[in-house]
Amino acid sequence: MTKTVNTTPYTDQKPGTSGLRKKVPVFQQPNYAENFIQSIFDSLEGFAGKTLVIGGDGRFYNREVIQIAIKMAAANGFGRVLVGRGGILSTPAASHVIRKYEAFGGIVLSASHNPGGPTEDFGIKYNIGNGGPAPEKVTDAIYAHTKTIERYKIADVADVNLDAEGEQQVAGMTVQVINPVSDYAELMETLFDFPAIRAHLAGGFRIVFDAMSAVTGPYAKEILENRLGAAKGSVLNFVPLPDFGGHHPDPNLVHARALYEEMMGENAPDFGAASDGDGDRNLIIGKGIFVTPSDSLAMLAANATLAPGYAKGLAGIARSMPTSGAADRVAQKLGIGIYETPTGWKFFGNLLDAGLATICGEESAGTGSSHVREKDGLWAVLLWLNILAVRKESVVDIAREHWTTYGRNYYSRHDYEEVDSAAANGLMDALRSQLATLPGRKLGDLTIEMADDFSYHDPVDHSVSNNQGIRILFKGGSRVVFRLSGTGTSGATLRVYIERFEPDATKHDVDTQVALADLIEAADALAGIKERTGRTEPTVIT
Ligand code: G16
Repeated sequence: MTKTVNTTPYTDQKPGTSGLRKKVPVFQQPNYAENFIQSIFDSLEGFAGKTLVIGGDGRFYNREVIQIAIKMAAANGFGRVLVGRGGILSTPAASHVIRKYEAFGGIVLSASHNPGGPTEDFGIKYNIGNGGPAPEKVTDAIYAHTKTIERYKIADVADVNLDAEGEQQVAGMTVQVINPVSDYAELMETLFDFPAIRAHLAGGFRIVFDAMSAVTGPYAKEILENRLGAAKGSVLNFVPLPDFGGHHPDPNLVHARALYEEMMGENAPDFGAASDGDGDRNLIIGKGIFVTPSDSLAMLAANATLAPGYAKGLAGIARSMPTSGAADRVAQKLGIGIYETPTGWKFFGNLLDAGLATICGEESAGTGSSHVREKDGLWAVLLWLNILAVRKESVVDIAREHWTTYGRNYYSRHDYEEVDSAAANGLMDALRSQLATLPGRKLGDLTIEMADDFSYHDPVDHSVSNNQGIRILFKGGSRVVFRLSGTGTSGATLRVYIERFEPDATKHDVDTQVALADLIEAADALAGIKERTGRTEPTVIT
């Protein structure tokens, strides 16, 4: 029933920021997915007879790879697989299921916010027993195995029925098809004051949630409409589609433009939100105000004790380095730790496991907490709703009051997508070579105080991660950061992160791009973006 198949390595299976992401036709090459999955198993020890969780965001090719993963898990000696019905599990739900059922680990099939379809993106990610993305030492080991693989093991059996909940046997292994939503929805009920949110919604507070034809549809329908009583129709685009309806399931101001326009319109609902392909990102828009992910992290942390799950207070806050310093001011006021990690949710795992941080967040629309080991889109929406239900103020009022108390970190990210890889690497190399001479240099009214390539020293396992982004700090606390994305699938994506701190409340009403104009100009002067990339404008501004 089990067979061993000879294979040869592919040279391009190095996991990026979040697993292996490639175009579907790349994954459809003979043995491509099998090689990577076998390399995951070959890098692990001690899983014989244990449980593996498998799920995905429902994108094109999800079902095929789920079948392959189940059959390979059986052949490699796992005792049990928990798989979401229809092959569906949002990334945060998969993390929760791993933790709740004490699984050995999980395979999550997703390319997150990247588009889906026969010629679009697919991805495979391995999560460890704490429910979080595999740390670098595991992804490095997986990559090493992909370079030398000679065979993989797979059960030679018929496909599993993914559409009926319950148990089946596959080559001596038990496969349990589970409801993808119920465990997650129960967890949310333990963290948030559902009766208060329900009462607030019943009192006329109007919300809209755009599931972007991706995985959060069934979760949002169940939680927001069925359990919390939001008006029917509050959840839009709730049927997960293999190609996300032809859109990018990326909850930002470009790809969720219709939601943004609605929220800025005259008869806007009170609260608008969206989540991405696999349900771990969030977009938060109040009536008339977009809340940047960095601000959202700070505001959620400042108000978290209003939710029952966080009533005892936070142990600490963690943010990725390019995320604005807004959360740092909250941590300072609360007298708790603040941790600055490289981009990638995997870097939060140790801090959460060690109890050093309770809430984590990233500028890339990710926020989450110690309840799972992934960022969690609906969790952020529910924490906002809990805070709004208790404070009974508008999002605008909460944001303004926050800025008055803590100061405002004007913040924007400029992305240059599908740039020629050599040009992008050349730009970063040129910046790197200037680092030592930059301090003291003046650009208009700005003076560079410090410049480095960020290195992270993990305080828990003492591992060191170098070259995590170039930081240029100016006198007065403004900052520009340059990084190449680790999640794109074609060419390179240059990310430029721009930030200015403004303590004066009379200056909190400026348009963000205007408030950052001199820094944007300085970024181009330093890196030669236009000249090196040939682009006059960013592809996406968030
Ligand atoms: C992934 C990671 C995040 C990271 C984001 C952007 O998110 O989990 O930690 O911030 O990619 O990374 P990059 O700037 O390298 O493209 P997701 O939602 O894509 O899984």
